[in-house]
Amino acid sequence: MSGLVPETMQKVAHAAVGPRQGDKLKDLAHSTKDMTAEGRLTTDYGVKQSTADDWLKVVTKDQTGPMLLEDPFARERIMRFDHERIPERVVHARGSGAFGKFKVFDSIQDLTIAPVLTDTSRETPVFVRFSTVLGSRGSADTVRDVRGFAVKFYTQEGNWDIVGNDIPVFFIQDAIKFPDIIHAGKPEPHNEVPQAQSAHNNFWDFQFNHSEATHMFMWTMSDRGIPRSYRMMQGFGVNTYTLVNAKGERHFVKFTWTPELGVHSLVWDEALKLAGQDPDFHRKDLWEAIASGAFPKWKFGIQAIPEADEHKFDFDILDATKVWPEDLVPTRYIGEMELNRNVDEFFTQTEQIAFCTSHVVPGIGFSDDPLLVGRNFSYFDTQISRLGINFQELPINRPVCPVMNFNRDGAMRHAITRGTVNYWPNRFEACPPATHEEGAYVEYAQKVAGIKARMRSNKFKEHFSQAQLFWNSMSPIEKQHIIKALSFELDHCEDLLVYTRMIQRLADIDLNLAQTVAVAVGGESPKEGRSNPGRRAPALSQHEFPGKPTIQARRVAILIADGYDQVAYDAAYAALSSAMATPLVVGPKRSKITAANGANSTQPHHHLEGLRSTMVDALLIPGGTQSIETLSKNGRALHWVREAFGHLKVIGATGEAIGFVEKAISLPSVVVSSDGEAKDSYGVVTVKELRPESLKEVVEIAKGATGFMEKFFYEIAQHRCWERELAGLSDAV
Ligand code: HDD
Repeated sequence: MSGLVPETMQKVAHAAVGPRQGDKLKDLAHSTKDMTAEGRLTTDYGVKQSTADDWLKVVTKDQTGPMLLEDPFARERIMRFDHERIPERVVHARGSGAFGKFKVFDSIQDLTIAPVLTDTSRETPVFVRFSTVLGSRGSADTVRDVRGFAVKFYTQEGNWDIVGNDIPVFFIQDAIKFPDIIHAGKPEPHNEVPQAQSAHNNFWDFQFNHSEATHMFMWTMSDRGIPRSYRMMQGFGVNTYTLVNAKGERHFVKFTWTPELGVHSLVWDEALKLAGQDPDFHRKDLWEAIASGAFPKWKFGIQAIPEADEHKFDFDILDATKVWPEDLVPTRYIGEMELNRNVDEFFTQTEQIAFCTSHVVPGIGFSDDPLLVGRNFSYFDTQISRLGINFQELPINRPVCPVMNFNRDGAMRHAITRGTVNYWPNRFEACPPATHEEGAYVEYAQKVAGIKARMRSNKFKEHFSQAQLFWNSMSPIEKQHIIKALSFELDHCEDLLVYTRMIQRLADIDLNLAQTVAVAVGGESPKEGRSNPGRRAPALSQHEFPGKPTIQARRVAILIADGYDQVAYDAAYAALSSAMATPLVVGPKRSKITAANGANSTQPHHHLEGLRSTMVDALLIPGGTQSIETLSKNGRALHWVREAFGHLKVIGATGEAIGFVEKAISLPSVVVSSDGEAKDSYGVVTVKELRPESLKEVVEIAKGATGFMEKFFYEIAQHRCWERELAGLSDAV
């Protein structure tokens, strides 16, 4: 009988033993080719071409004759080009992805039979795509928006996709509302303005008309809406899934990713500027970190609720506009994901990857979350219009385990399936369904009884308590940022009705918040607000996730001009490099810069106009009389320092550079506290001399171990100098 099972199917079946990350890469290698100097230019049908430069022409006496449409080479090139674009994703069009691996370290056998979550010896290959939601493919990375965090696990039991966001809740409760929220957020229909922005009438009109969105818009207005890096974001599955264990018991679950580097954000002014200065800021950041070996990692967590406890909460656990507060349902961290390989080609991998929430493996299931069920339909459908019915055969999408069935044909079918039958049951018993023991997916036998109706449960109708919980849980700095973000957004709404109503809506969260925004935006100030019982959940604040203190892959600009202090420069450069930070040397010009000793010189990576302070995490300015004189007279250099200070970045200065920094920020670099102790001022770290005397000291500095470098590194690892903002100094420069 087995002789009648197509040979190709058998081969795949035997090859599938314990996928590791390399197995997906090996699989991709079958479809990958290199452009080499040995290879020769051919048409798509394999005929070598003699030129890529000239269309076939009738050559007349003066050599300017007409072009011939008969030229098959030229026509192939143009026609291929004409069809290069596929429809961009209707949402999450702009994204960036990478390969990696997932490993579970704490088996959750008590909750599921899915080996990807129970087998601690397994390494599961993954591909992750991060994205913005509203902007089109060519928009900017740093806009205020939700970020997508979609993970495809290529497991031995089939592909499993967690299609999540960097925010744990959603704007709407029922999938039927999705077209409305997206239409309202995207550019307005009459003039297609604005691009990649929620700051416009329609978005906020929708928010007012859907009070269920209140919780989520508070998250997007918080610093979560402007992450510093994809590497520094949490990820959330958002929807309620289910896990089923070997005893057939079911739990409701939520999935979470927490970054090793901590959760960090840009500041708004910086994000706005970066959108123009470096629209690819996040894409490059991810690429550079992986290329340099600073592989980003996330801990994978789950929150689980036994089926019997479904109704024990004052919110509905199937409502995607609600979090499960940690004090009620703690997160259990059970696995780790690392991203360690950049793509070979953006289009075939990052663009063609197709996620479907409906893709789960045995042991993992859905719930009646009305957003999730609609999503399960939508993703499959959208992939068909983006990529065609055979989208799952594309190299990036195909599973690492065997795929065998009687689905056939359709545009762009790749697999050639041998055999005389294409239906089940068949007389050869070819390709029979699997039994439970063989690992078949078995639906949970959920009891269902009810009436058909378009309705939501009563608990779904409560929309403000978690918006209040979120607001109450923010640190004073986070609250300030939310006020500023709301003021910015509503300032961009020209329609008085829109911003007046929204200010009123804010009073449903906190009266003081509403009144403060009203002053900034010019709307009518509410007199009364909804009562706020003051409940807090600390884990909602991103400051609760500072991460591992490290400067790895942080960008540090070293500002120098002719006459710079070579000894201080060398020591700092070596220390930053050895700590795996990215030192970027910046001068008034990009040509060679000569040191004070006249003997040494440095070729800067950029000049002051090319790179901007927004693109780095910290500044370091070595002394040198002539260098500092030049920088002091350079308006752009002064702006660099002022802007970095305003954006709460750490600034290091040695020798003569101390005075330069003080001049730029109009503040002393050292403050004397009330107990008489001299301290570096608000994240400005200085030293009169950085002069390693011995080889040992050079090595110590290279390790970042000396006083000045240690302090400087420590401050960078803190991400921002928040004291500066608390002291009201960030807006002053
Ligand atoms: Fe969605 C893409 C995340 C609700 C319909 N969504 C998409 C992507 C992410 C999310 C990360 C990009 C995947 C990629 O990188 O290719 N979406 C979410 C989350 C939601 C959510 C966390 C709420 C819990 N989405 C949602 C609903 C619907 C959709 C309710 C429709 C009913 N989403 C889509 C889509 C997209 C998509 C239209 C566009 C491109 C794609 O699927 O592949 O089908």
